[in-house]
Amino acid sequence: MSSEAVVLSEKLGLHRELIDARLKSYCQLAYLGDGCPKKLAEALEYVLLAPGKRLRPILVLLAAEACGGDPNQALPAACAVEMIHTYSLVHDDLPAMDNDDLRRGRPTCHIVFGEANAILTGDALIPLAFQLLSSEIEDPQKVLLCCAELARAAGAAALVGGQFDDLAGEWEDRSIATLEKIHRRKTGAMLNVSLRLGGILGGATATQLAALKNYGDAIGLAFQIVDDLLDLEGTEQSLGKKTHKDAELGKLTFPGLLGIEESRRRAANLIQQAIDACDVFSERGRYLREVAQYVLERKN
Ligand code: GRG
Repeated sequence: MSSEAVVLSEKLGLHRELIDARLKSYCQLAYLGDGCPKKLAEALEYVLLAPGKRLRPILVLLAAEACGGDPNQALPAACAVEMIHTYSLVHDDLPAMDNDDLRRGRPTCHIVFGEANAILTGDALIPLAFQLLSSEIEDPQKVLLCCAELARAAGAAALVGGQFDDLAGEWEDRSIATLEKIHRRKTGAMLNVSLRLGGILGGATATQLAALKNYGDAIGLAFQIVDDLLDLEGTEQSLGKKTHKDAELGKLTFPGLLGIEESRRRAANLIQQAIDACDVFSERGRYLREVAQYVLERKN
């Protein structure tokens, strides 16, 4: 089959298989080391191989390809971002945070393994992500860049800071600017760093990295708007997690501030911006364009 004939769902399916096989290998005691308790390895496999969308690792591989690189070279980085994302979900589900018992269609980690073990499972994923980057990427310059970029995206001024402000619920004001500031950190930073690591490992030029940033900024906000809409309109069965959480917790949301129709319009405009940002990649940006469309139309 020619590469043109591979439709997006097949392409995503192939990338997903690559990612899942590699994630599985990183959960084995042989990789984790003799000192890792068997139960901890089990919990790591339970959370990492749960049926998530794998959007972030797929973006790593697609960004590397769009820049002319080999996706196989970017696989460790793809797994590293999925590990950080998964730790954030495990901790977000804890009783002290969102207190959820369903995630990716399964009982959450603390329900199955207990609260202390779930905290430790999330904890273990963070150094494991950096272990992968530092030991599985050959070029030391790229290792350094990838570690620094991922640490920043997962850190106090990005993922953790965004979650911190979101949980505190003490908004500067109830404006779109305030809401965007939270989500640029809580949701956008991890999507952006996925594209950036893919770009770095794919040998991106400065122009390509700038295009990936524009694409990431746009899909990051659109992803969150759609997430808010799905929380409002989706079902627990299709989403694999509880719905109507935002209203229950009194969260500031896009449909809450803008209404449903304006939120949809805004998401569609952002996706068009993301698609336009792919112009510099010509045909090699095809799958990034299709993923942008998927972010708008997704049902889970
Ligand atoms: C604990 C530091 C820390 C952060 C938690 C992940 C997160 C931040 C909060 C989860 C709540 C939420 C709805 C966040 C915004 C969007 C988001 C990150 C959704 C989950 O990502 P998906 O939909 O999940 O890509 P899958 O399971 O498909 O990987």
